[in-house]
Amino acid sequence: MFDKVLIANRGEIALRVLRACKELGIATVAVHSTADSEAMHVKLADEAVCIGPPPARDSYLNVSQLLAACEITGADAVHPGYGFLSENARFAEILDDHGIVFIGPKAEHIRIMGDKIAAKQTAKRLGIPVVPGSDGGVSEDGEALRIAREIGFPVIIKAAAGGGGRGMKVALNEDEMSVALSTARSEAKAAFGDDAVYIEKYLQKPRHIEVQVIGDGRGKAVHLGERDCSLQRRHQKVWEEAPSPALNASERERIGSTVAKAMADLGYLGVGTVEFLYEDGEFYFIEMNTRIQVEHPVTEMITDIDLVNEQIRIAGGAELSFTQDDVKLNGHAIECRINAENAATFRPSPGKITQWHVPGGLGVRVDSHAYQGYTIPPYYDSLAGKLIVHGKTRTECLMRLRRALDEFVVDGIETTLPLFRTLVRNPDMQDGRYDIHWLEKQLADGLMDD
Ligand code: MV4
Repeated sequence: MFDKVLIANRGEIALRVLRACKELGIATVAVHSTADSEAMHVKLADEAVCIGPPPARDSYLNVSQLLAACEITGADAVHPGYGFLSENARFAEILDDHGIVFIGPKAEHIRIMGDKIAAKQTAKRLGIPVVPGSDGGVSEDGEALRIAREIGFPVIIKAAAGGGGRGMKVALNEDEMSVALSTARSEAKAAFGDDAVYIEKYLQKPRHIEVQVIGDGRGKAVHLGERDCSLQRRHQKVWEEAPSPALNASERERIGSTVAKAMADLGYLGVGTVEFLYEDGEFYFIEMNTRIQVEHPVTEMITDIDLVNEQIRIAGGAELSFTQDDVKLNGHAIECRINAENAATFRPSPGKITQWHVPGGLGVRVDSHAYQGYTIPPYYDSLAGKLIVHGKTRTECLMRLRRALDEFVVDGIETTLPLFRTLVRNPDMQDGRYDIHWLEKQLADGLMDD
């Protein structure tokens, strides 16, 4: 196992990784920008190295600074967390060239999944159901039109280099095709320096369901059930839960075993998430994330498996500590992302936290780097913490969540807590009746007005 892990991230995930390292008896190195000198992970790590000024490109994304920090401290592995360099295949290779382990998948798998066309072709080859559409990129309007007619309108045009919702255009009919294609191409070129696009049938009211997997890189892989991340605004997840209220046990088993077998065949190493759109009882692959995700705790709560611990041990060459048969899905978990934002407008609200009182009690978990007196800097994402609640049933989980939300006190900054207090009392939410458009529609209809 590793002696010393450098945590190439900040905020709650840096703390989450630090906790896993401590429990494994591994020494920790925090790196931080000058804006994060007072951060919790910096205080708790065995060593800390300042790697640059506030802008991420000069600090958390600065590969030479990170290599220097590894060199100075003698770290033998790097945990990238999520965001920043976590899905950068080149970074994984550079670390490898320096004899430092990247705690994540093989670089080749990061690279494949980063190219959305290659990812989809790989998924299809591995027997994962995909959205009907072009087999690869489409370079000519005539070809695009032929495919669109074949699969039927509406269609969606996506950037190969995109993902997470960037660079997509919907065409409702033939007349909209040529404008949709050219805007998608020019936006993709401007945003990613690559104008390759592909076409899919546009699903109108899907849910976003993602399957958690973990592989040993040697042909063993296990799934840990799914998370329902349909509740989102502008491609930012707001509320995640496991299991999905929309699936029955046989659908869960079908998609889980399909994904586990595919990842075993791929020789996938470490944790990963295969994302699907789910509509009318069918799953359609859209993307794969090759990192630990923000919402991983809901899976941990229902499986009692420490995903970051497994991730670190597997990167160190260990076996999976469990088999598929050992995985028992237990009860229900919901995560609320507590952002430093206005709950109605989502305008960021960085600043000093003057009161921070977190809820407790059975089945309540708060993953946060915040504390009373901490100042949320304006340079990074606005995640101040995550409230994760577990219960034997979804109903119990909702009751506990309502109670925990009412206990949570944050002063000095605005947070999304008021949004969750509204959501947890909403009949559609209580019934699990929501798709990827539900929240935006409710907000437009005045959910958070006055
Ligand atoms: C789609 C889709 C409908 N049909 N693909 C957005 C993020 C990117 N990961 C894929 N996305 C979508 N792909 C087809 N064929 C609708 C979306 C989509 C979406 C997906 C997941 C979660 C939130 C979303 C919000 C808007 C659109």
